[in-house]
Amino acid sequence: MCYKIVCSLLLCLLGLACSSTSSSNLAGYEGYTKYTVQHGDESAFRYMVDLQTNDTDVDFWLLTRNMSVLTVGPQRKPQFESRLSQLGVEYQTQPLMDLMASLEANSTYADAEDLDECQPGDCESERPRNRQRRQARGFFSHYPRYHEILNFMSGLAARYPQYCRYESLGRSNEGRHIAGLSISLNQRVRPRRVAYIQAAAHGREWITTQTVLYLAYELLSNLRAFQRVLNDVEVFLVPLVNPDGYEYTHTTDRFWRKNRHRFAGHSCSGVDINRNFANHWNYQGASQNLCSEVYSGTAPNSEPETSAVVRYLEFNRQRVKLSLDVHSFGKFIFYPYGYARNTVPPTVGTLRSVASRAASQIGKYRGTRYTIGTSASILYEASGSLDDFAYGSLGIPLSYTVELPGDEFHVPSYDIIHVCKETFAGFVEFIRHVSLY
Ligand code: 0X9
Ligand code: ZN
Repeated sequence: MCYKIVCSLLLCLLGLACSSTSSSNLAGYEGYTKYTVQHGDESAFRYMVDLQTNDTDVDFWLLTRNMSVLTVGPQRKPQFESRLSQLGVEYQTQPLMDLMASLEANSTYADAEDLDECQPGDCESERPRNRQRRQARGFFSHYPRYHEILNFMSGLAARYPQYCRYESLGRSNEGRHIAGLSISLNQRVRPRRVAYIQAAAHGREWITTQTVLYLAYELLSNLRAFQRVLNDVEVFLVPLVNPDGYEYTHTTDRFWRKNRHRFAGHSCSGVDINRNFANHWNYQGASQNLCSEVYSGTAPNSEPETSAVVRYLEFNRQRVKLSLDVHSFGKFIFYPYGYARNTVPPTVGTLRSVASRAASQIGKYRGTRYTIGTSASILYEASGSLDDFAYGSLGIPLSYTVELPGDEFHVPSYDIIHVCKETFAGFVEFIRHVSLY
């Protein structure tokens, strides 16, 4: 009994499986292996790129020119390992369930106990500001569900009605709100330049939502300190672009990436939102196989999640000067173009220098080092992404994809707040540059 309660508490906090739970989000992953592959030469890299695009049994968590992190099911394991040997590449393996269990073990019970509690008798006398801080500490030491996220956002808007507006950009495939927060000091002064920041286009990248919510929380809690940054800039935040995919990773499949579009007569579902934007749609690094992790959809902008974002950006096209799409993981800041290698944007100097400044601000917290470049040269070519669309199709001058730190999608709960704090410094640096346009 006690084991079950502790288990469900952990499940709720971590979104990790408890072996006795049949409806867990890791069900079906028994026997899966995580591979870390070092592939120095081009042919091995090309093989990996081909797998990522065309092989639906292999799930890439990270794919760079030099190394990959991926998972493979028990059936494909022998064939995959013999191919790796033929290619002469080095690799390490770890049973996926062992990894998830160790992540669970590394997340402390203290986090759970600390969440929203105050000592009996102290609660009534606690100052509102202290209570808010304590609740925020709790919020940033676990991974909240969709409703908790919406409550947090609407709570901020209710607490700071002069400076913060909560709105819905539209609804997802399954009817959930794609919620946004507008933060600015001068709500009535128009037009203001906009810094647009979104997260969790990929359902499994949980830490991304937390960093964007932390940005909202921290800006609003310290409005005076950020007066100069916010004076003539509106910060528009969409912390959960893919709410259906995100919820699905909590309830059913921890490693779900796409949205939850169902196709009649097909067992596979979901479109990769970051391949669905209308810039070189389906040109490279995307697939028309709807079972693929990088399925680009039936047409550019076919998905309600994509079109909600596009509608907002097109409507505010003249004002939006920054578009940041927050992903996980790898510690990269990518600027356009991602659709092809050796396509250099005309303003590459500015794009690089703003990114370097942001990276150096992030590094000040605890030395985290980001790599800056185009995703096509550091990772792989991938077209139909938000960064290329914002820059190439809408002319938004500062357009980036940020890949947060982590060795896998699950940043341990004790580290959430630190990733939020270091990333916050980078976000503020990006936002600072908006007023220069
Ligand atoms: O592949 C992606 O969509 C991003 N990486 S992730 O591991 N989070 O899935 C990178 C996208 C970079 N941008 C472009 N290729 N344009
Ligand atoms: Zn992603």
